[in-house]
Amino acid sequence: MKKAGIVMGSDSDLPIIEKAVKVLKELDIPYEVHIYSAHRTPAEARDFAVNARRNGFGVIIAAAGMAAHLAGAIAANTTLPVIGIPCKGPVLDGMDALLSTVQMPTGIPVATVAINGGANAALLAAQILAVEDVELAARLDAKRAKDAAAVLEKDSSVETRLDI
Ligand code: RP5
Repeated sequence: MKKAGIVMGSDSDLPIIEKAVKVLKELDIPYEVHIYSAHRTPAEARDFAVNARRNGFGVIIAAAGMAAHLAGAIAANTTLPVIGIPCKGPVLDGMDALLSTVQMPTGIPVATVAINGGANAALLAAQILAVEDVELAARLDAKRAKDAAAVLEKDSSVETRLDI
């Protein structure tokens, strides 16, 4: 199976990446995690993107906050699908990262998930890899069913919890 690549701009983004890693592990998807910054280590970020396809990756998740150019910089250097996670920073509530990640120019797309959306980024990566992998598609179906059952369990207990 192709690997998912995860790149984050700083180790301060780790709490968001942990949510993505949890989903990838649950779905038994091979992955690598790196800290490369579009601004602080641009050469390493570029090298990772340029070599990603021949290094066995099928999709890349890129997480960054503030002036979040990482996903776009990765996307500029590969035609693998790139999923951007805008990370909430200390000011502006993540709107800075959201707009920096989502507002890509025509020709270089980044599929942007919600602010701090680590789990959905991993699920979208899994769905992309599952296009060519029926076993992974079956694991995704099973996870959907399990997650739905957890919601229905909450439905059946909500009135008890409210004591009505
Ligand atoms: C971005 O700047 C990183 O992705 C991080 O979200 C933000 C702050 O980085 P640190 O100053 O915490 O290293 O490049």
